[in-house]
Amino acid sequence: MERSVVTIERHILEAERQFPEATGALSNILYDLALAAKLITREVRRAGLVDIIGKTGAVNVHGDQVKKLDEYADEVIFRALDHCGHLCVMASEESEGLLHIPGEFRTGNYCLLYDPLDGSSNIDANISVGTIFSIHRKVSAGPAGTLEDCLQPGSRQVAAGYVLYGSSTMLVYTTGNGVHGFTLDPSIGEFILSHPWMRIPSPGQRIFSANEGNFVNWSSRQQNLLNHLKGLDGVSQNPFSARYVGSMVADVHRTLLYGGLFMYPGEKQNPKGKLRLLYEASPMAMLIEQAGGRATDGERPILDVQPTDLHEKTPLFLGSLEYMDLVDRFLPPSDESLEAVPMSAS
Ligand code: P6P
Repeated sequence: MERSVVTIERHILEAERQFPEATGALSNILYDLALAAKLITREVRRAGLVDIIGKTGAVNVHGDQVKKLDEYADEVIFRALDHCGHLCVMASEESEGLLHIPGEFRTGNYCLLYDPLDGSSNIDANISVGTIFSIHRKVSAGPAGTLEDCLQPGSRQVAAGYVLYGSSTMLVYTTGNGVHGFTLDPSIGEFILSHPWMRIPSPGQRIFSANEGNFVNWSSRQQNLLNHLKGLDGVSQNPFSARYVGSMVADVHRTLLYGGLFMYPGEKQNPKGKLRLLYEASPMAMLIEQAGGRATDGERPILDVQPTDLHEKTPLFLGSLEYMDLVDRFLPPSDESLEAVPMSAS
């Protein structure tokens, strides 16, 4: 029997009905994010072609200026939500400062932070890329949103999600009541519920996902953790497999579906690592924890970190509970030693 067809709009509406006091504002924000995801999908799917066509002149077949895809995605998300009347402010990975709601539009009681096209440097190689979003309630006084509304710990997110532009386009989101995945059916332009109540397998597949090219810059404890996962320390009898796309949404999505560990540790010259807290680590942490996993910065839960800057970075470790226990074992909070100890000749 075909499972009943549930669109994302239907799913959001039914979730909203469980909260009698709900105004529908958060639902509308999620609808508009789904619309933006469809528009970005269209351009991502054409990227290679547009690029070729774009090279024959300054404009593409639609007469639009050929834009970089991440600038396009950034603009699409802002324009899809700037007039919804439910946001007081936005912030994007692509913009240094806050994105204020244009004066002609009403403001609302939510704040949206997003990475419009994470991993976009992979587009030319036709590797999956993604959009990541995080939604907070407004906490500042007055109608206009402020930095205070953005600099909230991940534990205060009201919703989080990502769009994966892969072999198919998937939108995965949580509003704190489980994680639900939707696959875009391009023939009808609808996101259809394909992965209800997603749970990270426990213990899940023995997969670690990290850029080992940074090994020499990791702390000795981080290096010891990797050697353990690879069975090089003589302790583990069953080494992990390595999988690393280099596109966060793809790597986290695989970890959510199969289990394992995704890591972007701090390094000697970058103790905070590379990933951004507000619109990469925090939303992914909410999703993974809602799916039964854990996410830390190597010392404490990502969701507990109090941000101090819009674009601050954080080390990130997330995955299946059992494997996160390994991270805790190898990286106790007092991990001051960022002096890398080169691996002994193996
Ligand atoms: P590295 C992509 O550039 C990105 O921001 C994330 O999507 C990804 O997880 C990470 O950087 C990859 O970084 O240093 O391994 O290339």
